[in-house]
Amino acid sequence: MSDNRFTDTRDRYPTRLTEPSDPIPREEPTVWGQESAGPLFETDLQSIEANGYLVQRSAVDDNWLSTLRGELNNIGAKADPEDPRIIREPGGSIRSVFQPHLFSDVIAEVVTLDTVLPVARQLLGSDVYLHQARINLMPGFTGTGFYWHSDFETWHAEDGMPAMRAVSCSISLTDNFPYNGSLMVMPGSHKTFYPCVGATPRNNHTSSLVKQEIGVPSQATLTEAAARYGIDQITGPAGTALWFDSNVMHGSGSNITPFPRSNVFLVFNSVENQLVAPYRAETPRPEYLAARDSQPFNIPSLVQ
Ligand code: 6CS
Ligand code: FE
Repeated sequence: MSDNRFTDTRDRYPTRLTEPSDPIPREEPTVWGQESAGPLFETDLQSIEANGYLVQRSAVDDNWLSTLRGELNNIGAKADPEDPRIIREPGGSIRSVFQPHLFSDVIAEVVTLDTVLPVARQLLGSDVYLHQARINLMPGFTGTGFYWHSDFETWHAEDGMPAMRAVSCSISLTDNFPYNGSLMVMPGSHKTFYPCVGATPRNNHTSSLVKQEIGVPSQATLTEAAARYGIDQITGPAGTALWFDSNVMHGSGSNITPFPRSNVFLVFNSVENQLVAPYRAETPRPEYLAARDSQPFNIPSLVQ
């Protein structure tokens, strides 16, 4: 991985602009490792390279699922109302909990499962660390969605992530139906960077985590992208892992069904893609949203 185009920290993906700007073709690969380097097969690697996402059933088993659901309830019950890592819906219910692995050793252990860490390393072709971890909770009836966005757009602009060499693993703790706010993805959109209009306000994260308004493409851009790529809806039973590229366009609707939707969401970044100063924000976001220490906690297999 000595190709220095990809360790270059220049701003190759300008965003948060004053005027609309053309889409930028992606330079980096999506898959950095080989079949021989990990658990995924060549067909899986080709699928995530082409679509920007990959669904793996039974990434965690039923025992794990019930333990994890218990941990979720504990975190909710013990939540300190002043803790900035706990993001609430306007109505008061918990929407996200950041750094759940620091609230719960069981959640920390999920990172090290054979269905998780080796996959992240294989996809990114290097050692990895946790850039961000969160639990997302979408309760029945009141859970609200996430508007269309590319995660990389935010991580580049607000966190100083230089290259598209990060991948998210979302492990569902509940069944995902087409109708309970399951994720929508534009397959193939990860190969294009869509610059967004609008400067980053100071402390944007205090509102963006409830409702993202900056760093989202215009309706015209989304109309074009949806016509080009189509939209896949990701469904599957609890325990399914969804791997998705940092730059794939995705979002979710609200959940007005009685069926809650929750997931553990782990973002792995390559150790060769360490954060620099934010490209389009005055100050970096807090550590709980974007780890600047690439060895943020002591899981030996993560820090070798
Ligand atoms: O802020 C973040 O890191 C993540 N959350 C949102 C709502 N958008 C960008 C990114 O996915
Ligand atoms: Fe996202």
